[in-house]
Order: sequence, then structure tokens, then C-alpha cells
Amino acid sequence: MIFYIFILFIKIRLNSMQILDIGQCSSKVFCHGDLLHSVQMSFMFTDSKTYVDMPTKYSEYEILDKFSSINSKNRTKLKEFLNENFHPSGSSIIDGELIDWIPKPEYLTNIKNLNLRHFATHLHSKWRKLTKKFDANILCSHCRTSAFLTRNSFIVPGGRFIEYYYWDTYWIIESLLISNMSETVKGILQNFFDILQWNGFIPNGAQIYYLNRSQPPLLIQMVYAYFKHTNDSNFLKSSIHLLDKEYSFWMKEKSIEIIKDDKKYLLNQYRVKSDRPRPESYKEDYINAHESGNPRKYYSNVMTAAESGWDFSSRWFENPMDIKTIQIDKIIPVDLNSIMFRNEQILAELHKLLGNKEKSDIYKKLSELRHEAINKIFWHHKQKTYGDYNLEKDDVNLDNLFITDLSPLWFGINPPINDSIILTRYNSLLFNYKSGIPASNIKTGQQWDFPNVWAPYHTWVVEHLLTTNRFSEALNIAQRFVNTVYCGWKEKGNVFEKYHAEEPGRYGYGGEYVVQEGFGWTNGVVIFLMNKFGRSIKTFC
Ligand SMILES: *[C@@H]1O[C@H](CO)[C@@H](O)[C@H](O)[C@H]1NC(C)=O
Ligand SMILES: *[C@@H]1O[C@H](CO)[C@@H](O)[C@H](O)[C@H]1NC(C)=O
Ligand SMILES: *[C@@H]1O[C@H](CO)[C@@H](O)[C@H](O)[C@H]1NC(C)=O
Ligand SMILES: *[C@@H]1O[C@H](CO)[C@@H](O)[C@H](O)[C@H]1NC(C)=O
Ligand SMILES: CC(=O)N[C@H]1CO[C@H](CO)[C@@H](O)[C@@H]1O
Repeated sequence: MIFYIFILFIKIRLNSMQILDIGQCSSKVFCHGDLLHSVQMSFMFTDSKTYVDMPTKYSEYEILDKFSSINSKNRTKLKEFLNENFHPSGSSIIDGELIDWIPKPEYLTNIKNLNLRHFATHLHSKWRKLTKKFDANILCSHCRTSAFLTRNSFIVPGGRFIEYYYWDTYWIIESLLISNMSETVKGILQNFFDILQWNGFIPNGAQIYYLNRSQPPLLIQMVYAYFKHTNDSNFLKSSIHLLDKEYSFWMKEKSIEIIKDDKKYLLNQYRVKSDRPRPESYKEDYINAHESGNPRKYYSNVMTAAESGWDFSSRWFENPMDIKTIQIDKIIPVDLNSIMFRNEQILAELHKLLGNKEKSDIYKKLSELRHEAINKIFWHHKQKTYGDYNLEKDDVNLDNLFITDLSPLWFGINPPINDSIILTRYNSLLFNYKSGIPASNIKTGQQWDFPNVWAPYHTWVVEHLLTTNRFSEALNIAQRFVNTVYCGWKEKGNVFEKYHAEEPGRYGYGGEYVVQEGFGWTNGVVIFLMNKFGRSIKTFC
């Protein structure tokens, strides 16, 4: 009985804390208002994210009341105020446990090269360091923290990223399944479901200040991967309505109708409206927004680019060299629509499996329409390639090469011509660089441009090459990326979020913060590639 009351108490407490921020963040400590503005514009912390990750020691009301009585222009005073009223950054997130971690999963013994087997063993044990959970113990009953109060442990990228991220988790899950950690994966998916139920959608990361923007919608593909691994149809039955919900959210909030040759096509766009800076990058946004001459437009575009996962890239800029010309609102991204196509196919398959033929047929029809739309809107006939669609130019953007241009291929779209011809145009990106595949062929100082090599695309490209019987090309790509991550680890003892295309082992640069180590999806992708190519892959440093 006492136990039940205790559980009930925890539930009510968690719920009442969470309820404050449905849909978008209303917190005047973490998301908007004078306090946030004063702290962030005082440049008190090198990284703007530090402050928004500091749980309060008192209620929001008490904190705001005390803040109104100090001279916030006095930096020393402001610092004292923060020390008195806040816990250290990140203190409501503590180490978690991996319930189904075993020291030597089978795939390790299939890696022939001993250096790489040693490296894989290290990466596998690294999951335990990157496992975190939410901890309410330091919080008083009215205290506030920006972290989502999720019930199960989760895996974070590492470095400044102390919470889990939406799309990053896709590559983490793929890799956990290779190590047969399906209970952990199930727990992570349940966290996503909770958040989806609380907010109606999945935010960029598990913090209230990420509300109002999502990230590439890969939940459906994560659940599919888990299901393929476990055949857990009970789980599927109990969660399929949430997958429908996630799909509907994107169709309701982030779709756009395009008319081409008298035919209407319904497509998706990343889209966020905002009239204020991102709380975790406040000073950076505030300064740029005011220099841009149109702050509201700038804030919305910057948040939207954060939703795309490509924050930031010349892909979204009118002038590739100037972030202040960001105009993602004019772009329909080819990768997002390819992801949605795959989601529709998966939903059709899963509903059919559960005996719901009617819903299955609807999704099947939607996927066929999307297939047609992708080959119509994102296909450039003359250049024989896919690319993002620019609404203003009413044409495909082909000024530069982005790896995402190829996403229809790996999400299963049949291109209008033999894919060898499409791939030829991208030979330089795919095969010319020692460290793997750079995000683009243009050097801009943004982190999602040349020379930065990011892990996730190595999985998708390799999968496409393997399903089209191009084993040696797939191995070639896997080899270069695994080698660079290995060399970086050997030399610097760390795994990074991005690498330099031309110098194996050297980490990438650019963007808003210093390069982070850890690193969730890089570890996941390297394990994925070593599992696939364990017999052939080598190191060169
Ligand atoms: C700023 O605050 C500190 C600490 O409260 C105080 O000692 C100092 O006199 C203040 N400075 C000014 C210029 O008011
Ligand atoms: C994977 O884990 C499940 C239980 O979660 C177990 O039944 C199964 O034998 C494991 N498979 C391997 C290959 O270890
Ligand atoms: C899942 O079910 C399919 C079809 O019934 C079967 O082929 C497969 O081996 C099963 N996989 C697991 C992990 O039980
Ligand atoms: C595409 O072209 C390649 C090389 O020219 C050929 O080997 C392959 O069979 C073609 N694929 C299809 C689907 O026609
Ligand atoms: C997910 C999302 O975009 N939610 C909301 C963001 O904020 C605007 C208003 O500022 C709402 O209209 C959106 O629904």
C-alpha cells in the first residue's frame, strides 16, 4: 500500500512538473524572458547551453521574484544570484544502467583485424559511459529543470550533449541491436513514446528548450528496426497508434502542397515559427538576428535549420558564405521527403502485419503518391540528379553537391534512370577523400559543409551500395571512415562527432561550438560498419 502511494506520488509529481510545457516551452527561466536574456547576454558562460541546463533550487516564481530585486547589469551580482539559486549544469541527469549489456557480444569475434577488434571492444564498453537517466532527487517539489523526466535510461551523444537527441538515436539503436541490447532499445523507445504523448511530437532533444522544433523523423524506422530484431508484436500493437500520431504530426504541421504540371503533390518541409533566439544558443542567435535586419525571419529560419539536423549548412543559405541569408523556408528538402516515403512504406507493412488492411492500404497509397512526387519535384532532368527543391526558383538546387541529394536512393525510390549515372556525379564526394564522405563539396566554415565528414551517411550510403550489389564500393567507403575514427582514437584517445575529410583522424571544425567527443552516433556507425565488414576491414595508422 505504502509502495503504491509512493509510486502515485512520484507519478503525480512528474506529471505536474511536465505539464507546464506542453507543445512549447513557457518557462521564464529557461526559454524566454529577462532572466534568460540577462544571463545569456552577460556572456557569463562560454557555451550558451550551460545556463539552460542548470536546475533551479527554488520554484520558478521565487527565482523570478528574487531576480527582479537585483541589479542584473552587475555581473558579479548576477553570478552570485546564479550560484545561490541554481544547481550546477546538468545535475538532474546522472549515470544510468544498461540492463542487457554483456562484455563480449558475438560480432566482436568476427572482426579479424586485432587493432579494430580492440577498438570495437572499447566502443562497446563506451555505451556504459554514455548511458544516463533522469534524476529528480536533487529537486525540491517546485523546482524546475529543463531536462525531460523520462522513466528509462537513455544514451547520449557525449560532450555538451548530456541529453538524448531525436535523430542521433537512430544510429545508436541500430548499433545496440547488433549487440543484442533489445531491452535497452525498448526502454529508449518508451521514452520517446512518453514524450510524444506529452507534447504531440518528438522534440529535437530531451529538453524543454527544444520544444517547438523536431528533428528528422526517424522514430518509425527505429521501431521497425527493433521489431525486425525481436519480433515483439505486443510492443508493436501497443505502440502503432503512436507511430500514426508521429506521422500525422508531420503531415499536419509541416506539409506543403506543390502544383506541378497541373497535378497536386503533398510534400513535407522543416518548419518552425519563432520570434526569439534558441535558448541554448541565445547570444549567437540574438547577435546574428539583429545584424540580419529581420530578427523574426532569422529566428524562424535558424530554428527550422536546427530541426533539419543540418545546423548549419550552406544548403539553407542564399549566399553560401553568409548564415544571415538563411532561407530554409524557401526549400523543400529531398532527404525529409525520402524519410517520409520510407515511413509510409513501413507503416503500410506494420499495419498489414497487425491485420489492419484498411490503414495499410491508405499508407501504401500515400507511399505511391510520394514516390511519384519525389521523381517529379526533386528530380532534375537535364543534370540527371536529385536535389532540394527551391520554391522561389521553382527548380532543383544544383549549385553545390550535398550528400543528402542521394537520399531517395537509400530510402528505396526507383530513380527515372539507372542509378549508376546518378552516382557518377557524386563520385568525388563518395570516393575521393581519405576520411570518408564529406557533407558537401563547398567550404563555408559551417559544420555541415566541406571538409566535415559525419558518421550517419556512411550507414545509408553503404546500405544502398550493398543492396545494389556493389560490395567493393561499399567496403571502400566503410574502410576509409572506420580507419579515420580508429586513427583519431589512437592518437587523441577520443571519438568525435565529425572529422576532417582530408586528414584521417583529425576532427572537423566550424559551427557554433567546439568539436564534441563521445560520440553516440559515430560509435554506432563504426560498430555497424565493423559488424558488416569485419572480415576485410583494416587500419592504416
Ligand atoms: C556589484 O555586486 C557586487 C556583489 O554584490 C558588489 O560587491 C559590488 O559593489 C557591485 N558593484 C556595483 C558597481 O554596484
Ligand atoms: C539476444 O537476447 C535475447 C533476450 O533478450 C536472447 O533470447 C537471445 O538469445 C540473444 N541472442 C544472442 C545472439 O545473443
Ligand atoms: C521473426 O519472425 C520471422 C517470421 O516469422 C522469422 O523468420 C524470424 O526468424 C523471426 N526472428 C526472430 C528474431 O525471432
Ligand atoms: C545499371 O547500369 C549498370 C552498369 O552500366 C549495370 O550493371 C546495371 O545492371 C544497371 N542496372 C539496372 C537496374 O538496369
Ligand atoms: C511543434 C510546433 O511547431 N509547435 C508550435 C510552435 O509554436 C507555434 C506558435 O509560436 C505554434 O503554432 C506551433 O504549433
